[in-house]
Amino acid sequence: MTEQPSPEIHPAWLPSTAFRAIASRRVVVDGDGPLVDTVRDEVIRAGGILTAPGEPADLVLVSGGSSGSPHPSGPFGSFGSSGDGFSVSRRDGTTVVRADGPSGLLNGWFALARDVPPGRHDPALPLRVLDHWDNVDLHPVMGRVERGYAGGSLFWHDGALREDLSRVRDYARLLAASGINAVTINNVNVHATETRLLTDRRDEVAAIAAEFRRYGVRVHLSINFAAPVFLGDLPTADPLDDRVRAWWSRATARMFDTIPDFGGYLVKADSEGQPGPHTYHRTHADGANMLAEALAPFGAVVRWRAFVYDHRQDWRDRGTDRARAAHDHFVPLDGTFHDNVIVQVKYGPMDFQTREPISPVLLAMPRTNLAVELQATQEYTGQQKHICYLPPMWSAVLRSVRVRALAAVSNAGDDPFWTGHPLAQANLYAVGRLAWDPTLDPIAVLDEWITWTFPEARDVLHELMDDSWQTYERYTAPLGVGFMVRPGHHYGPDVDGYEYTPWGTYHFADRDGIGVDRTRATGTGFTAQYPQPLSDLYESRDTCPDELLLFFHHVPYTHVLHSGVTVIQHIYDTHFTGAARVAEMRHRFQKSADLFTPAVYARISALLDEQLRSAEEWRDQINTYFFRKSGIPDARHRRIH
Ligand code: GCW
Repeated sequence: MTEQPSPEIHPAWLPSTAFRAIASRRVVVDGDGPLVDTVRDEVIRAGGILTAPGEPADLVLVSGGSSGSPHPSGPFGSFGSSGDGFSVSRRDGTTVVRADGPSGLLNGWFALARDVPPGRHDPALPLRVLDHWDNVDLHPVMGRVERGYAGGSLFWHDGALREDLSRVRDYARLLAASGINAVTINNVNVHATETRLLTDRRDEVAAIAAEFRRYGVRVHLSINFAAPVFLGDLPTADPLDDRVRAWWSRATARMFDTIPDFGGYLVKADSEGQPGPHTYHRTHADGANMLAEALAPFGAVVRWRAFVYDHRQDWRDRGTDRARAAHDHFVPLDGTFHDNVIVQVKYGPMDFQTREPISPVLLAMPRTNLAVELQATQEYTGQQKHICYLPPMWSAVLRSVRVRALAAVSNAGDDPFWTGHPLAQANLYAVGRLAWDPTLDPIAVLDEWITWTFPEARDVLHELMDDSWQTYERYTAPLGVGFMVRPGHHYGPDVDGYEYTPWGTYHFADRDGIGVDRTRATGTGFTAQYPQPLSDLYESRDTCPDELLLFFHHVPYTHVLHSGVTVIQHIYDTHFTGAARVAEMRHRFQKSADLFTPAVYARISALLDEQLRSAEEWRDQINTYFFRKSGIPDARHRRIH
């Protein structure tokens, strides 16, 4: 099948006006190397006049450091590259950006469009990566992009590398402008075809890497732990077997022959059916360290995911608690991982829910490099049909952990708006900004995105987006209990959809109450995985925050929350107000047609219709379910079906 010509692609946060302050200005770009050339191209594209060093200029961009060895080194290998920082000063009408290296120069350039203040600017985290869950082949269940809500893959189409990779280049530019410096190009569930990206299909990885390289974004690959067996080369994938170790060293060396600045591997092992070291009675550290050794000569890293749990649990077994699994598996291994291993941990102990406590693993491995994993793709948060601006949730997590890297599952695809819902671009933009500076106010980040993307619509977009995550939470699963989504695709309500399945995601609602008892005193003991004071805070119903109550406790419907209302009344109230808020959002948006292009207006309008339909469906199913279970009527006599 031939590729269709692309419809007009939305410029997202890099409209042609982004650098209008540079137009007709004299600009000196001092330095060498490909990234410095990219900055020169940017200056020309912005209408600036390139001027020789020493000549009078309005803007001087100086790249320090070397032109960039392909394998920059650092204490933890080269995740990210050093040289990302820069400083800005202004004197006598000239702005000077002095960078630590070429990547810092590019960062400084993009920061100018944001009107960056004078002073020093360094990223908080050296590795700021987007993980794509893209499949090369169309997967029979998961499609082109697993949990993808923005069309097909930017990289592959119908089993082959796209002929035209110009969108990849534009994507790289957008990512660089937001602060991202790495991208994993394929799904962590590595199927047959994708296993070969490491071997005979690595030219495709190289072609993609060439586009990203222009903007200083390094490419990583998800690998199949059993590749040596799967590809028919060896009878075992045991990480302590010398033949296996030699196999990975060779495959890795070939990868670096092809892509000298290749970033490293991402591994989902012994999780949801993916192969891993447990098959050979080896630990996650054995597996990760083997790959780390193959990557170390090249200054690259392996990210090893901590998302490991029993997905074949018996719902009758109340002793097994999925929330405990990552900590049980990984914390005993603290201090045994090599320096170029990063253990990548989902922000919560379950699975990217709208509300979860922070994963205790992120607080418990002081001798291990950790990455926190966020989900920009809105699997459980409205699938890019609902407006749900996630950074208020992310920033709370980022402020309470010390990690070396931030990874987010990308929400971008070949959709003309990049993210399906045009407003979901804000989540993508914010990943890079928060990885650069986790202390940024998430609403200020949103404001930046609006300023660049929809400057005319500032007021209406703040009204629609600022509290959209809390709104989504109100009309979906209550008080941190999670899930209640339709099994499989995870869109829309199904309160008992997962209740009697092997997935370990239960709410335990009965006629008297609801919630999961994860206390030390009477429950699964999960609260013991937290350090103090969190451990005691969550252990007691009296101190557990309302929004997490049902994550930690099984309580009667009549339990009174800190807010003063009962659990059942809270469920009714939030579901009525949540859906009503969506109706208000839709109404507000409908009055704003003149602030958007017809294409943007039409797309957002249609999606708000669906969001309202879905919010009302959630409201009615949840309210009816709990009314039937509890028999307790709404104190305010609203309609429950
Ligand atoms: O939430 C689950 C998703 C899977 C995903 C898995 C993971 C890529 O439903 O689609 O697989 O998490 O994070 O590995």
